[in-house]
Amino acid sequence: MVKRLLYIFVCFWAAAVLSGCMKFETNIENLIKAPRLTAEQTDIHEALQKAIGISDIDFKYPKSGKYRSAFVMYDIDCDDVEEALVFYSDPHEESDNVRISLLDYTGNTWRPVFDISGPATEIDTVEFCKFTPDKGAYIVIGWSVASSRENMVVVYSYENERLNSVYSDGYRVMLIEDIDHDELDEMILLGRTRAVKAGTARLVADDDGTIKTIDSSSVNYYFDDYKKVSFGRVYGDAVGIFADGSTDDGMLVSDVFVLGPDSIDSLMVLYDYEPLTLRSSQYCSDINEDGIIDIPMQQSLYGYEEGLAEENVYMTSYYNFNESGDLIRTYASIINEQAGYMLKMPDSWEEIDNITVTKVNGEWIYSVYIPETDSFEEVLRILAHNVKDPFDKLEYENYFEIASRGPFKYYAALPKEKEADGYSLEAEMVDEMFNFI
Ligand SMILES: [Ca+2]
Ligand SMILES: [Ca+2]
Ligand SMILES: [Ca+2]
Repeated sequence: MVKRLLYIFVCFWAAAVLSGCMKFETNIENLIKAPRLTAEQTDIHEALQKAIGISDIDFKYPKSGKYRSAFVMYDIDCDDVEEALVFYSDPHEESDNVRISLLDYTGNTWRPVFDISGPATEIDTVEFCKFTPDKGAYIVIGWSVASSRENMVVVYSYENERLNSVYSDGYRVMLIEDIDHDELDEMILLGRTRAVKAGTARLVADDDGTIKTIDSSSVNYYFDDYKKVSFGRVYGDAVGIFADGSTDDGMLVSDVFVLGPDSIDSLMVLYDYEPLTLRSSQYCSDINEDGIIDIPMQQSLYGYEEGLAEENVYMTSYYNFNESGDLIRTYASIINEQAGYMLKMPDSWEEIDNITVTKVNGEWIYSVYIPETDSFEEVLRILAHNVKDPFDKLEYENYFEIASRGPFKYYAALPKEKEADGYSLEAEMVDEMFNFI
């Protein structure tokens, strides 16, 4: 490692000397972070240097998103020639805040057009947005604010050779989508406010030439932080935002916001944010591959304690909202996290809330409760066997192998006498039900 660092250091030093730049950079981290400039970047750098009159600017790199360079090229004013944005800070200035310089390419040379200071010392992300039909792109910069859990987004317009801040707000998660397919972008911000524990979800778009918050909705108040946020179909043609968050005590919870051209509405609020979606694992995803994103929920199996406890076994179900805001179950499974598999409940089983699991010597025995006889009837057992451990072939005579992964072989067994009417399984069905997690 030391050798490699030294090599990078020497290369950089040599490059600095050869380019006539004699400033001796001693911060190894900066050396590694700073890639060598391309010829175009060098031209831009030189033009910028000349304009601001200093030679030792520090480049700033956006931390996330598509544009992670201190030099971002984009045709902002739609004249078919790319402008350059340079992010830097001036070591001679009191403020460490990042400055943005916009340079235009005219007559084969780079010309600094406008230079503006940002509100923070780091950039989270950079995006370009088409908010209005008659103007060029807006520059969207997410600023990382060191003293705050929230980032700050600032939208800049570029008009008459000036960058103007036209909108700003706090956010934790920012998404830019054309939600209504009119070829203009909308921005969705998810965040927290200091005033209330719950966050807000906001829809930001152009309203007659002004970029503004069109609508907002509160966020499920069980949220402490966001874990995964995605845009997708909610039902029919309706689209929305699926947000998975973590709670204070590390559980997962979800909220779903249905989006219209002028509206953002939490659907979980219809359930008064009941802890319906509180669970130990699983994110929103299109688990049954029908194009609509499914929301996971967990309920204790029959005979287990209610709520979340370590020894509990759950039915992990996935739900969709319909147009009236009702939740419809689209998929149900039992997850054995320790053994690393998920067992999908077959569609042929009419009632699945009467399925339960008994754990016997590391084996999971799946049974169905039959109310008429007030008894449990076994339907399937699954054994995850580590091949390093002894295996008594006689004891497991009627077991058949269904899968293997790493040192584990997975065996299933079906009861010889099938007592549970409507719940009997065949080996091929077990194969379809079994999935690794
Ligand atoms: Ca241009
Ligand atoms: Ca749109
Ligand atoms: Ca789905």
